[in-house]
Amino acid sequence: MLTTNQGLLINDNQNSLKSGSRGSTLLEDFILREKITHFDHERIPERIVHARGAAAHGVFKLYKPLAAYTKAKFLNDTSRETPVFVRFSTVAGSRGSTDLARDVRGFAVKFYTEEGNYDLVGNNIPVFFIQDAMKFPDLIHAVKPEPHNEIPQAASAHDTFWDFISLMPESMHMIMWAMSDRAIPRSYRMMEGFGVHTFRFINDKGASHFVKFHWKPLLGVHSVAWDEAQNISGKDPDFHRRDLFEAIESGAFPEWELGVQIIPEKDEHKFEFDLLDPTKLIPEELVPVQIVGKLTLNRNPDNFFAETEQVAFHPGHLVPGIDFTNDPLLQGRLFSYTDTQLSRLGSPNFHEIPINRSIVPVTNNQRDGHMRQMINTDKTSYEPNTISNGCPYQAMMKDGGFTSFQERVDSKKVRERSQSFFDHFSQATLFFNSQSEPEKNHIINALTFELGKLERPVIRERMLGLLTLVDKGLARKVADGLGMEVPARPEYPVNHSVPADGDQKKHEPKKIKSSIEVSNALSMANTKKNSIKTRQIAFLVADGVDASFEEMKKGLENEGAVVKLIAPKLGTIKTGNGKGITVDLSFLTAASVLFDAVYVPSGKTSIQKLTNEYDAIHFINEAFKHCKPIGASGNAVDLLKQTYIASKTDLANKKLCMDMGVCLDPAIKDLVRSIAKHRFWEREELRKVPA
Ligand code: HDE
Repeated sequence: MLTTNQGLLINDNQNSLKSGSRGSTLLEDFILREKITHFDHERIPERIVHARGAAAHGVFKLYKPLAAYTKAKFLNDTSRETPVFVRFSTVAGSRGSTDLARDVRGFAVKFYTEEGNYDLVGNNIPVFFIQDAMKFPDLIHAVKPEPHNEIPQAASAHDTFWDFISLMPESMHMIMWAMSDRAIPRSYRMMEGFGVHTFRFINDKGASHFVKFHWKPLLGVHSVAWDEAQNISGKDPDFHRRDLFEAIESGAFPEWELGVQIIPEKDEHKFEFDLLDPTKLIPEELVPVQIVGKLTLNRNPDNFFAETEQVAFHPGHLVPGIDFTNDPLLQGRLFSYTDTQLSRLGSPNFHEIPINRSIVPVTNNQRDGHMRQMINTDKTSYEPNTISNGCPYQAMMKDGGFTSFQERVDSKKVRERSQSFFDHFSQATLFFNSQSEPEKNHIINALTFELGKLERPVIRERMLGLLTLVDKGLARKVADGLGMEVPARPEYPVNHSVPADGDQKKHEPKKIKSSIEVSNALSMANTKKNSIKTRQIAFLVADGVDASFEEMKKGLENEGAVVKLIAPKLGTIKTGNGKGITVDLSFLTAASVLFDAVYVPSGKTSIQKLTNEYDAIHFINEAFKHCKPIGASGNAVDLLKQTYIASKTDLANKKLCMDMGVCLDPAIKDLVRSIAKHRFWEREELRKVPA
């Protein structure tokens, strides 16, 4: 039965209390007022960044104890499963924006450990745009919609963003990542995660090692094409959210392995970049990633608002054995996250919201405040005390508890950046050089697209200057796409970080010669391509389809793929031997961009019908354009003859077709192998395909 928030049974939920049936509503109607007041406050301010997200519960299991490096208990006990809550997000868009924006993705993990909550609040890109927290509001103001007209939503392709970037050479490494396909993931389940900053591990002897955190997805790292991303944004803006939710509901639990790069304290200055600089990564060739545990997401939230929206992450939620470094970006974050929760969740008691509660008891002398949940029964709220027998008291050394690493500090108070932070280009070049040819082309296309959207040509010119310092060929190709020339002598943008000593020369951006020219781990071309688990496969069918299609369907489903039957209309179709089959989607509601591969089974009348269906031809053309595997059996090749594929390859030559991901009369294993490759980027010629 309905009750008020005080538990009072309600016996009329249809009418407000009035002075007569045609009279004014009475202020006395506390039931109406309670209901409306609650409704008025149902929305809370959205996150200023990372507003759009999706999350899930899961567990973390350690493979091997890390006692030599850290005393954190959840990183020492392999018998324990640590509960986690993980939220993925885009950064720039507001809560209702599309999942497929070109953007960095947040990858925030809350570990509910037996020593309190530990939050690893990372991204899917291992570096960041800026080096100092002082610049964060500027960066975000630049990328957010422009202030006069609030356009564009969830997009970096506008003047204010590139104006800022063109004046911030330190952003060039991150820009290479953000313009790569990493910024348009196929799925949250198929992206890496990174802690970004260098942190410290502290062992039980108090010794410190530097550490970088990595999450490696077991399904490999995969992306979509930019043209596809833009289409998905219209057809299904909830694409990533839906994908995560459905995978977990179906029992296909997303998994990542936790990796650590560990650097002894004595090696702090061994590298040609500064470990404290968040615009740099440590190439895996220099320090290998050790795989130490596994994260599995196995349960969807019951309530989006209560869990995904109200979860409050904070890089300062630490456990003993993990500590910060002086990375100036991280240091600023340590202030920002509590502050933002105060206005977003409205109270210093946000830790009492169920999703934020630690699994161990919280005992301290903080009291009261807005929305306090805990009813403290003790007679004292101070320490030291005798009235409550001294409780709660400080943990002794033997009890554990948090102690900060005793880093030696002996310096002047200054506002400046270390000289070791001023190489802004060599890792941008390393990233670009490490990409496969198709990946390089995607970066060039993305830059041409983004800069092409600008209204002020001078910003384009400045950007071309900076790109020249990354790679001349890259700059030339982007300039060509924009109908411009590469500047003859690129100038470094104005350097705003004038040091206290006024010696600007000393702090000019520079490019050093990197000892590593290519790092394989940076290219998605080298990722895992051995499974079709959870891949979405479209079967195009119509009345008269050969019943044998069910074998192919079963074969793919046995490998973990999800098959959907798409026909000219919803309802049922009849197979060649008269069996009724229920259709999943019609061409009206389905779209090729929502699938990983397409297969057309044979069938005398079904192929005739599909050949007359323009949407079927468009579906295949689009899948071809986005380099997806395509399969066709028997006379289904007649349908392919009506598509752009026929002008690109000899459909009589099965071997040639198979090499380019067009599988004719495929055995189940052929189609599986082709789908596992994810995309055939080599055949890409985006703007030529009529789809
Ligand atoms: Fe954040 N960031 N950030 N950030 N960040 C927030 O906190 C901030 C940075 C990241 O799913 C906010 O609760 C500053 C780097 C994620 O709830 C806010 C600086 C990285 C999430 C904030 C940074 C991140 C946030 C907004 C520069 C990758 C979403 C709402 C000094 C390592 C967490 C909130 C979630 C959210 C501030 C830079 C990751 C305003 C000041 C670098 C994944 O506090």
